[in-house]
Amino acid sequence: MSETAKTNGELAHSLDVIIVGAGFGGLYALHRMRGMGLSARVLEQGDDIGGTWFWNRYPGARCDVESMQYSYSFSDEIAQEWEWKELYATQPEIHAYIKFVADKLKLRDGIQLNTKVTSAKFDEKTRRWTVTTEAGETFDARYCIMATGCLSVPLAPDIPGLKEFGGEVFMTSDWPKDGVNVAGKRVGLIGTGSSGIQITPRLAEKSAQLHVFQRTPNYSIPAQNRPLDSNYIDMWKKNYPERRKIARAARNNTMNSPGQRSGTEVTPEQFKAELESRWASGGIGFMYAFTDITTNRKVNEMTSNFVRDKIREIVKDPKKAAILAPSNYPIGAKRICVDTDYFDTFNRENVALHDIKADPIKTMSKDGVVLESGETVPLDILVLATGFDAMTGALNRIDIRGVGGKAMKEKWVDGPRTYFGLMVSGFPNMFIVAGPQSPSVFTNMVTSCEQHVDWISDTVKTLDESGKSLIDAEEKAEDAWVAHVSEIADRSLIIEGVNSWYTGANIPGKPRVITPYLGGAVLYMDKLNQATKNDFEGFRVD
Ligand code: N01
Repeated sequence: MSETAKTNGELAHSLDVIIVGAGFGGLYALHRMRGMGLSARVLEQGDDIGGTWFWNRYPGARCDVESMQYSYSFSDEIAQEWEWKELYATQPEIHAYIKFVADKLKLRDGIQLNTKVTSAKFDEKTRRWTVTTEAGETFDARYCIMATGCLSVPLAPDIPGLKEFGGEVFMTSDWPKDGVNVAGKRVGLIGTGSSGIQITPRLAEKSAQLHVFQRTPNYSIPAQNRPLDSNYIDMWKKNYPERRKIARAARNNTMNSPGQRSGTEVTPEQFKAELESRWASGGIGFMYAFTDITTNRKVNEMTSNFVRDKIREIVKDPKKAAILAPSNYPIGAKRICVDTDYFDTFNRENVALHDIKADPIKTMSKDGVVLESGETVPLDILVLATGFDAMTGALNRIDIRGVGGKAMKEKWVDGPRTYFGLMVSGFPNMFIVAGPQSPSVFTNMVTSCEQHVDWISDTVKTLDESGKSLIDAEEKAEDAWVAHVSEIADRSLIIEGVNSWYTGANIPGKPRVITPYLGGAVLYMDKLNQATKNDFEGFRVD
């Protein structure tokens, strides 16, 4: 059946594949399904494609994976044609790239925007999924691909009196398309994760006064961003296949020269020199200086101290520096941030830092933020960079019913249970792209999305060719995978001593379990490929 098959002059609602989400994963899934001659449709809640890179359009938003790497690898033509401008691409540039790819592959007519999926139900007799939208439209398909994103449900904090505030409130994760004029305004910012750290310098340079309300300090490494010169671009373009191959052989699917030695194998001088060199070249590669920064307590502590010293060097006011330097959790336990001028921004006269761990926000009033101490911080604008209901948030907001009408949300009441983060036992023919318990957010997300979509496409093809119409994860295999994910996490320091979205601990009441797979992309793909080769070991195919 072809995608353009029509019923009563409208696009067909009965398809081979329904894909939810038009980000990197969903768009590539549409391309692959169409390439296999299947009818497929993408349903997207936003009014444009791009997923994460459509919504998070706040000033300063940038990727922290290098632009030459944070791009699709499946088409050399696209790789050669597109020209990245900076070492780390801005949100508008990445969004433009995604739109360029969609146009180039003629995907637009397969994507339905402004369409929020509210439920997905599996019919055991027909072996089909029925997907319903908020507007009451229904679609049915043999397969359902959830490309709903890892960080796609924004978290609005429960701040008392927020409705009383007389100024304007904006979220970084849904920034107005026309921008926000902060010139001459008193701006407050709550949230100092990656989003908050990126927007801080941009708010500071334009506003009259910026008040940063920090609950937990973060480790951040300078991006050392720069415009790309043509030699660098050429060097990548001429060697893309080899470079992509090297990246795929790394645990995070990214080329960032991982160190081969333990931090304990070098002298203190060599240790410091290596970190200095990584700090100077910038970015996430800093965390790969040694093999054991996130597993060896001593190495982690030395690395944490190095970053704390850097913060104290940059921030001139020792009181501010003490508040900004994380003191009580290991580096890496919260997602490492990559910034441009974040710490230096606190040297500006128009930037105030409020330690809301020491003096918490009591309420918002008409005029601004009221602290427990009684101090009122008057504001015209409040910016919330308060994070996401990560990894499971988007799926748990859809009423997904599998075999016997069982709800996925009920199954996941104590945390996600998946097989390879790709399938959930009892929910046949539903695939998740970069789902919980897959390496996803610990890797180059574009590559991880491609790897999942390739596996899903190849699997559907194999089933079709062998006259099978059902695939499900076996419960026993799923249990073993969940146990493996948790066993690997237990060896790491990264779930220690701090609330982070890695474990759901950023949300009161959410089960506290590690959600991404920490074993790395290479081990993960080896295990997945092995299971597939072993006649879909751990899957039931019928
Ligand atoms: O969200 P976060 P994010 N009162 O959860 C604070 C990716 N990303 O949007 O730490 C006061 O990290 C919260 O405080 P605390 C990247 O993977 C990538 O910044 O809970 N504060 C924290 O400071 C990243 O990790 C890029 O004490 C409250 C902040 O809000 C992920 O997205 C750019 C609060 C939330 O930080 C999420 O980043 C942007 C409250 N009630 C994002 N509630 C790049 O590629 C929350 N906070 C570079």
